[in-house]
Amino acid sequence: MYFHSVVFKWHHSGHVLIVKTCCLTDRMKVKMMILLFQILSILTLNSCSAQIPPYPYVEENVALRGKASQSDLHLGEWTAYSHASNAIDGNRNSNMSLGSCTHTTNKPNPWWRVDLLQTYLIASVTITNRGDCCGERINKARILIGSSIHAAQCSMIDGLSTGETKTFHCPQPMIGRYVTVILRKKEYLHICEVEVNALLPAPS
Ligand SMILES: [Ca+2]
Repeated sequence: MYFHSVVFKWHHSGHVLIVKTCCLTDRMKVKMMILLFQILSILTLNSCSAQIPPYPYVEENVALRGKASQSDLHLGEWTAYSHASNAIDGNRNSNMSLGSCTHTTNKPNPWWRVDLLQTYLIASVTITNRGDCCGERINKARILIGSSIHAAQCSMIDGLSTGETKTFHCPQPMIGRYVTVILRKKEYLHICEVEVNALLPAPS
């Protein structure tokens, strides 16, 4: 299906965006809408006001599309169970021995990160804590979001019980490609699932 000579004209905070579409497919139109919204979101961020998508949107866990890394890998018998990708495997199982959690060594400032491979508008991050032991270790970890690894804080993990799944909302939606969980102390960091809840245009 094709759209001919459709004109998008958006006014926002003194800015006017005019885009003419000619011979665009549905897929191209959706990509253009996302790009336009990212531009508008950046303008909104610069003006420090709240962001509300100007189109119908849905929340989707985009972490499943990303690539995960972490500060290091737990050594010894747990190495095979500790890989960073275990936090974005779509499985909230919180038993470390079942292979769906991550685990670093006990060093200062351990971190876990997902590269979403493109920028998204992120409303919240859902964390599943390890359930078979040691759930207190993750408390006070910071959730950072940014377009580079130098990111701003979305939220702090606080009061997350052993094995609990909890959603941490950013004060306002944030644009970012990288989501990092970092502990500012010497500790093990283990996470069983990270879900990055992005606002995407609703299917038409
Ligand atoms: Ca998992």
